[in-house]
Amino acid sequence: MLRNLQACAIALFLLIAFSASDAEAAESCSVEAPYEGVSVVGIRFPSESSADAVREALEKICEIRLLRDEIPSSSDEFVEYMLTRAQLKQAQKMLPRSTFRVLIGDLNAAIIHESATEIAPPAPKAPKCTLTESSACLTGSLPMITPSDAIIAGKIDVSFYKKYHSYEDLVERYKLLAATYSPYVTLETIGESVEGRPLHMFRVGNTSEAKPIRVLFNAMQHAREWITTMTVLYTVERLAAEASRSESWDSKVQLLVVPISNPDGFVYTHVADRMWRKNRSPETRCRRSPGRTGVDLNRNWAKDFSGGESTSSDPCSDVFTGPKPFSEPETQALSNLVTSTPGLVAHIDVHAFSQLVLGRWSYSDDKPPRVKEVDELGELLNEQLSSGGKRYDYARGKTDHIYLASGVMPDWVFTQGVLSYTFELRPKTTWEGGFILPAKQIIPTSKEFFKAAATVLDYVVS
Ligand code: 0X9
Ligand code: ZN
Repeated sequence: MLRNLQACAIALFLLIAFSASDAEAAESCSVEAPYEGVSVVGIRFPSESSADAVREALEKICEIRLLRDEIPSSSDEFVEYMLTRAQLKQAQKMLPRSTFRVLIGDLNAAIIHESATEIAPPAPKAPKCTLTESSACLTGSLPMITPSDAIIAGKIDVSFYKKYHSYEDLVERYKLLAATYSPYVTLETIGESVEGRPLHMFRVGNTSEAKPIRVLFNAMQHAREWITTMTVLYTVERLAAEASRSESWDSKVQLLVVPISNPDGFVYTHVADRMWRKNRSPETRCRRSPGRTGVDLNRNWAKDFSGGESTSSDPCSDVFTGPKPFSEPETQALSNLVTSTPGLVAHIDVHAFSQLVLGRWSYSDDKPPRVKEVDELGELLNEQLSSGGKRYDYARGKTDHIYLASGVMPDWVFTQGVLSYTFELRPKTTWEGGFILPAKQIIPTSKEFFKAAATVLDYVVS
C-alpha cells in the first residue's frame, strides 16, 4: 500500500519534472572518462514502474550508465548509477530524498585520490630483464626486491604494493620475480589478447611429483578491478619467498596464476577510461557509441551462455556476452588452460568489489553437485579473508548479497570437475569507493587474500 502511494507520488513528480526539464534534455552529455562532474548514486525504486519512469527521464538527458549490472528484482535494493550533473539534478527534482543516496560525490576526484593516497618515492629505472638473462639482470640496481635478501629472510619488499602500477611496470615485476625465484617460479604465456598482448601465467611450485595437484587463480577479467592483480601478484611473491627456503616446498601442489586476464582492457583503464570493464574486441561494434565496444569476458563462457541473468546482446552494454561462447582469445586461452591442465582441482576467479566469496552456481539458485564440499571450502576461505578485520560473506545465490550471472567463468570451470569460486575483494560498498580502492588498502587486502590462498593449497592436499 505504502509502496503504491510512493509510486504514485513519483509518477506525479515525474510529470511535473518532465515539463520543467526540456532545457536539460537538450543539453548534450555522456557519462565518460575523465568523469568530471559525475557522481555515483544509489536509487531505491518503490516499484518496477517507477524505476522505468525514472530511468526514462534520466535517459532523456544522457544514456544511463549503471555502475555495474545490478537491476534487482526486489525493489528494496539500491540500483547504482553513474550520473552526470544534469542527471543528478533531474533525479533530485524527481525523487523524494529518501529514495536516493549519493555514494561517490565526485568520481573523478576519487580516481585521482586512489593513486595519490600513497606517494612512493620515484623508483630508479629497472634494468630490462628477460627470462633468459636472469643473473645479468639481477646485478643491476633494482627498485623492487633484493632477491637474495628476500629468499634468505623469506620476506618480500612490500614497497611495490604501496601503489598501483602500469601494465609495463607489472610485466617488469613478473620477469624479476621469475628470475629471482627460479626454479620455484616460472613465467609462461598461455595466449594473446585481442590487441596481441601476451597472457602471462606464473607456475609456482617446483614439484617432483609425477602427478601434482594443481590450483588456478586468475585475476582481472574485469579491467577496472585493479586490486585483483596486485593481490594475486603479492601472493605469488610471498609464496615464492617463503616456500623457496622451506624444505616442504617440493610438495604435491602447484599453483597457476594468471594475474591479468584482460590486459587490453587494463591498459585502457590507464590511458582512457578508469571505469572500463570489458575487453577491447572490435568485432561487434557498439554503433551508437563506438568507444563502448567490447565483450564482457565474464559473460563469454559456455555454461548458460547468453542466459537470462545479467547478460546483454547489446555490444554497448557492460555485460555484452560476445557473439558466441569463447569468441574471445582471452577466454579461449583460459579455457584451454583449464582443459589442458592435468590434476586441476580448485580455481578462484578474483574480482572486486563487495567482500564476498561466491560459491555454487552463478547462473541459477539451484544447488550444484558436490554442494557440501563447495560450501565447506567456501566457508573456510571466507573465514580467512575475514581474518584481516574486514567482514567478508560467503554467498550462496541470489538471495545472498549479489545478483546472479550467466556465462561466467567459475560456472564453466565447475563443469570441468574443478571446485571453483568467485572472490569479490575490498571494499564492501560503493560508498567506500567501489572499484576505486585507495592504494593504501592494497597490502591489507593482499594479506587477507594470501591467507585464503594458503588455505586452498592446504585443503586440496588434505
Ligand atoms: O558481474 C560479475 O561478473 C561479477 N561481479 S563484478 O562486480 N566483479 O563484475 C559477479 C558474478 C556473479 N557471480 C555469482 N553470482 N556467483
Ligand atoms: Zn569483476
